[in-house]
Amino acid sequence: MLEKVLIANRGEIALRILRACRELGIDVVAAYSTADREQKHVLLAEEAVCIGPPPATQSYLNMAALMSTAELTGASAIHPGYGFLSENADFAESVERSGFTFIGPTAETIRLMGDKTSAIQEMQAAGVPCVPGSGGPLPEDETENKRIARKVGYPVLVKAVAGGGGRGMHVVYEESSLISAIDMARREAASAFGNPAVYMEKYLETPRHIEVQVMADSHGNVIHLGERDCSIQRRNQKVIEECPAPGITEAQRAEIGEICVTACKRIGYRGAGTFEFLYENGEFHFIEMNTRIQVEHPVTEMVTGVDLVAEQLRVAAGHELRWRQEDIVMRGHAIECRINAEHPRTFVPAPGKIEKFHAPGGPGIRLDSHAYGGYTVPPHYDSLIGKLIAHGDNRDSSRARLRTALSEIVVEGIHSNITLHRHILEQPAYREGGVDIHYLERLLRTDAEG
Ligand code: MV4
Repeated sequence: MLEKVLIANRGEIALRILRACRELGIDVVAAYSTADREQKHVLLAEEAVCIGPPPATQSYLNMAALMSTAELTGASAIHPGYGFLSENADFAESVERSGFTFIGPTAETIRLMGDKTSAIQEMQAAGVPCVPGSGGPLPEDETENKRIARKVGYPVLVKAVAGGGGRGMHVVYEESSLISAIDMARREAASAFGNPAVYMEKYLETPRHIEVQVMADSHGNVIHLGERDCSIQRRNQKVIEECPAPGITEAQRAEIGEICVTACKRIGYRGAGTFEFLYENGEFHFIEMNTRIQVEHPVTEMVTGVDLVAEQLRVAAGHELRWRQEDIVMRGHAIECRINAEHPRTFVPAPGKIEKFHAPGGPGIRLDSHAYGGYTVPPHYDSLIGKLIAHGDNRDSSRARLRTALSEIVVEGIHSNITLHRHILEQPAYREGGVDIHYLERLLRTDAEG
């Protein structure tokens, strides 16, 4: 097993990684910024090294500082968590070149999936159902682009090849606005990602966002762990996630899961990964693959009983997966609320000192949080202060447990979105399940009007 792991992250995921390491008898080095001296994982780590000032560019994104901290402390592996450097192929490459283990797939895989058109081409070739589209970067030629759009069929969506996460996308409803939309998307892509390349897809108007969790070792073993529904989102930020996705049958799960497993085998995937799909009219359409552990991984853990972070550590150490596909049994249902330090109506981040913090509890309740009474949420990073997860025998009981937990939890001193979560869970459409990706924004609009 790995002896010492450097955690190149902060917040709840750093604490989650520390806990998995503890269980496996691995020492951890917390690499932290000066804004994060009082983080729980920093206080609990065997070693902690300050890597720079609060701005992420000078700390959690500072590759040289992270590498020399690994060197100095004798860590053999680096866990990047999510965000920051977790999907940076150059970082993964320099980690491996310096003789450390990057806890994730190879740099080559990260690079392949980071280029959204090469990812789609690879997945299409592997038999993964994709959204109809240009199948590659758009050419400069205007006539040719109009021809492609006509063939795909309006409305179309212009996306950045180096994008992901929804930034710089443009919906085009008719030919008269196509060329200016492509120009705009190119300029935005160039400034946001340093790459002006864009591609085109059929715009699906009311899909659900359903993603499939996979896990692979370095011996060619790959399993899927079912799907999550992440449709409850606002401005590309997920708010509530659940496992399994309402209405997806066992047969559909097995079919899409096996397709993802086959694709992973084909590309020599290693570690935890997620296939993102848009689901509309009973069909899955691949859009992107994430090559990291995701924020919402706990709902899958609760339902499958698999510790995904521990499994990441094991496969990074070269071990075979502890689970075969037939061992994976989905039991019950889990729902996760992302608790953010933000104003409940304006969604403006609300950093500051948490004066009072009380965790809920009881059967099926899990709280993944680095927060505590007296902790100050710094203004420099994302506003996630914790994830509240409820597991139950079925969707209704997991929702009932989550409601109870949301009525117990106390966060005082800062604004949070807890009231929003309580509100969403009461909605008839939410109770029904299976809402589309625009549901939350529609609800907020009607709330504001009413
Ligand atoms: C789409 C789409 C509709 N049609 N692609 C946004 C995030 C990025 N990962 C992909 N996204 C979308 N791609 C086609 N062809 C709608 C979205 C989208 C979305 C997707 C998942 C979750 C939330 C979303 C919110 C707005 C738009």
